[in-house]
Amino acid sequence: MHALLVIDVQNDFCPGGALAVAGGDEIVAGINAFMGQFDAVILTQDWHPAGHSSFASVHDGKAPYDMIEMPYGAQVLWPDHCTQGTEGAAFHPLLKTDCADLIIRKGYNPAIDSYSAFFENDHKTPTGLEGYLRTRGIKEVTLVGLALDFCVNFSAVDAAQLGFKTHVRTELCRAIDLNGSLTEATNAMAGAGVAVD
Ligand code: VGL
Ligand code: ZN
Repeated sequence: MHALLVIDVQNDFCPGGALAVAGGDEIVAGINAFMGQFDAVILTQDWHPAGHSSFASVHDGKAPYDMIEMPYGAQVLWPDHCTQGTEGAAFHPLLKTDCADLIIRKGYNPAIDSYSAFFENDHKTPTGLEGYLRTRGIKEVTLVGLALDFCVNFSAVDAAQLGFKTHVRTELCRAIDLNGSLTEATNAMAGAGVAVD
């Protein structure tokens, strides 16, 4: 059983959004067309409460893309994005959501960011996705979506480390590329045994 994980194809990560990834909307049609090849389609949705600790706006004297030290490690501060229930948090209007078996939300804990679809950024608190995949007999996952160097990367590395055969289709991803994050992500995925093509 092979699942497609569609990571965070949401308005705020597309042009015009609060944390726009260049070309983020260009991948939507290709992802829609790809869905039919899988036994299961799972969508993730970045889903932060207002005032989330990853938002620069809640840290005095900090600006978006500054770094801070959180109890769980280093954290990039982001513009306010994907606030629960807002238009920015909604999926891109052309993304085919009807055929999704599961929509998993992440980043809802106010004190911890969650790039990965499997664990929050403490690398300990599970989202439940691992159990869902295992109980459905899914052994292989392919990841696409936004952003390649953050949520796709962290999700793919966790999937591979959990023992799923893991692929990333980069032509159906777009990256933020912040201070070398894309090179770092590419190395991390290769190191974890993710097949990147
Ligand atoms: C993401 C930064 C903050 C992502 C989510 O989906 O890659 N990046 N929140
Ligand atoms: Zn986020």
